[in-house]
Amino acid sequence: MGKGLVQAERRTPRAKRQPFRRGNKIESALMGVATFFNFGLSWQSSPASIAFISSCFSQVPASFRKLTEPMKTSILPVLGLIAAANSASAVVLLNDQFTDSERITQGLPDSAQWTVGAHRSPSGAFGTGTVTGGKLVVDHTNGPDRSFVATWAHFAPSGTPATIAVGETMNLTFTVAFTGTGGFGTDPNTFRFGLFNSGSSRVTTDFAGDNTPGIASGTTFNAWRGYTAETPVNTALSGNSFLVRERVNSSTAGLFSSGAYSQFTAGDQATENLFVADTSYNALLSLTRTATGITINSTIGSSSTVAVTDTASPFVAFDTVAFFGLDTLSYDLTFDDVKVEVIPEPSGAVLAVLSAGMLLFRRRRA
Ligand SMILES: [Ca+2]
Ligand SMILES: [Ca+2]
Repeated sequence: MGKGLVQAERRTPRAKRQPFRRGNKIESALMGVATFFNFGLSWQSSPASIAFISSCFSQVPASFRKLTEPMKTSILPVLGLIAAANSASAVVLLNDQFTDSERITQGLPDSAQWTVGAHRSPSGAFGTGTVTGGKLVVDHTNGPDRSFVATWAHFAPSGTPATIAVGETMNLTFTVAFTGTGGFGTDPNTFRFGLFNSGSSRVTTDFAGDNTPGIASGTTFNAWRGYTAETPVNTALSGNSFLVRERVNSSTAGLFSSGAYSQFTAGDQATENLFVADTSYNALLSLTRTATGITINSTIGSSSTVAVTDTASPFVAFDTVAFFGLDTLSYDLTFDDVKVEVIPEPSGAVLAVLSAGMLLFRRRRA
């Protein structure tokens, strides 16, 4: 008798608590999504990520479905709405997939004019750029004369750079492969990629040489300001890790010359990158404007920088993307899917969708 009563008493409060705890979990999950969007702007709620989350739910054992099903039916539609709101509000400035097989036409956002510049004299071996197989291939194989080859494109009209507002993030994403026959070398900061403001000082003619406007000389790039990510390409190095820099100085030493840059002391990572030829690596340079500055982080392959925030006269306007390889890197540089976009902070619409999702769930629970 006593035993049966004890069991009934135990069951009753547990049965009452269950929906309440489950509801809390779902609301927490929805709040987590909202927090996630405030915190991690580089992650996008996309059809692919929704499909992934959906597949996770499908892996749940049948005995747990009763708990997870309400989460699934509440969260997935909300994520879908967020994805739609996000894709509608991100501003794509450049999305060059090189499907037109050329690098000359400025027809944004799908096609940019890519200009190539090199250090040595034209007779020495100017790094050339071609579009082959739907990718931009920059010749970087010409012996010592491949030194300091860079390529860049302007993604906003001269004099009207894209400005990142507080809460917004500008992302540069692309793929890079080191192709052909060559070697990686052991120099630090061998491969570099950056976002700049050209300050209306446009460079749209291929060039090479010390005495013409060059990567390593001249005044052409004096006005350019911005942020770069710079990575070694060989694990034989020590103490020269993947890092971010800021181009702060007028310099006659060229666009990517280290003398024009200051390095963020906390912005590097502990492990070196080791790349394999003919392998495509995804890369990201992400600039988020906060109330106090610009937070910079970068990834390439499986490596990431430690995010740093530039609070001293941060740059907030950009119109140019650029890539660069040091001379000891003797593979061709092959780029594809170069995209620059500005992602707003979670809009009122998105947050309203989340609130609606929570209200809907509460009503369903009631
Ligand atoms: Ca093109
Ligand atoms: Ca392509």
